Amino acid sequence: MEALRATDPEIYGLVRREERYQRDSVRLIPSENYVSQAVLDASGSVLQNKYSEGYAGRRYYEGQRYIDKIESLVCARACALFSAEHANVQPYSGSPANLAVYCALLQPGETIMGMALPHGGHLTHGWDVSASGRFWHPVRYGVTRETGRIDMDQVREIARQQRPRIIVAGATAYPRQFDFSAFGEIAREVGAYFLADISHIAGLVVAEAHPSPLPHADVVMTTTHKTLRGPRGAILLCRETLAESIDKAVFPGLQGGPHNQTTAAIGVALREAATPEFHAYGRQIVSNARALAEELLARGFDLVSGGTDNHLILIDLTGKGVIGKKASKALDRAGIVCNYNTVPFDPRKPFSPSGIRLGTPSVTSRGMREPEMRRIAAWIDEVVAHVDDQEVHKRIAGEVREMCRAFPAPGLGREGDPVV
Ligand code: DSN
Repeated sequence: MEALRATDPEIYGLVRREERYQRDSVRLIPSENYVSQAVLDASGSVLQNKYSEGYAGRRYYEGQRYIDKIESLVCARACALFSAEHANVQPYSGSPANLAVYCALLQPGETIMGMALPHGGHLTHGWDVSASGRFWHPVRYGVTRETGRIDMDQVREIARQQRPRIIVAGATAYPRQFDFSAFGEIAREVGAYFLADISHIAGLVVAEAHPSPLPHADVVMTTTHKTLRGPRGAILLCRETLAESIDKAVFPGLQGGPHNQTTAAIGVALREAATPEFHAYGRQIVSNARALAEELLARGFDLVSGGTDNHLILIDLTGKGVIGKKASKALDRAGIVCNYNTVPFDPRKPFSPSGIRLGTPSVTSRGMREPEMRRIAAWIDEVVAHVDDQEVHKRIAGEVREMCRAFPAPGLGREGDPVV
């Protein structure tokens, strides 16, 4: 980053500090990861310089000879990896991608049935403050109080009563597997489209550590930067019969020119995801999450649904007498980065909820395994038990830094790199 350093030392210094922060902490945000140097290279390439409105072979700009090849290649890789008929790799990220699906398949005011946000669903699955809940009519399913899991009989009952135009299966804070086959059956029974939002679990689907929504879903949306370990973007996969509507909704419906540097970087990530190493990576994410969950349970933590089947753990801290926000801030001071999170049936408000959310994609990318998960659980336990003791947090931050040294991650520079 010599040119950046010379031109803009201020931004350079902040990027370097962030790099050091990412290197020296245990990052447990389940939606984050460390991309490879190859993905970083493609993201920072001269593809940044191009405008390419349209699709391969049908552009509104000349000069697309290489861009068309790149986009076609990336679409082919996406179709091959997920066994899909059609792929659109242009959405800027998950929220516009979901919006494109609604624009393509629904009339304004029709009904979207999605998982309730406080139960682990996403804003764009029909929550009131999002466009999906403002311009369409939202109805919701959730988890049961007793199990913390989705009850498919309840989903069927709500779908039969409400007759949604689309049913969305997907979540940001659900530690269990989705029964995509049952969702597909229910959607067909009530005459609804079925959208599977696999943003969180796409890497697990590729690694066969979570069942695939194909061929049950009409449309599959995934962001590309979570367990899939690519740049920040999204992919829409669908049957050939819906391809034209989906493509038109993305461009010109919602977006202008695609971000070609991101498209190329998605292609790199898809190539990486097709390797045996990635397959092993996806399965290790789940093994690590299980090991972390088991150690937390042994230490008396209350996990929503009692554990995990995927990459994610949701802890209700009520029994520990600590609120989520306070715990997540103390953990950050101790070098463990997670986020405070609502738990199902939370009596507290979303800005200061009862829980925290953890995930293992990033630590698994660094090569950490079960023994490290047990150390991380012990640190979490100690921080939560001494949530106001900054000396404890400082000592643990040092121990975390020491452990992280043994697990380098791509793109993070070296110790001693100049910061300004
Ligand atoms: N913000 C993402 C997450 O953290 O789960 C979802 O879009």
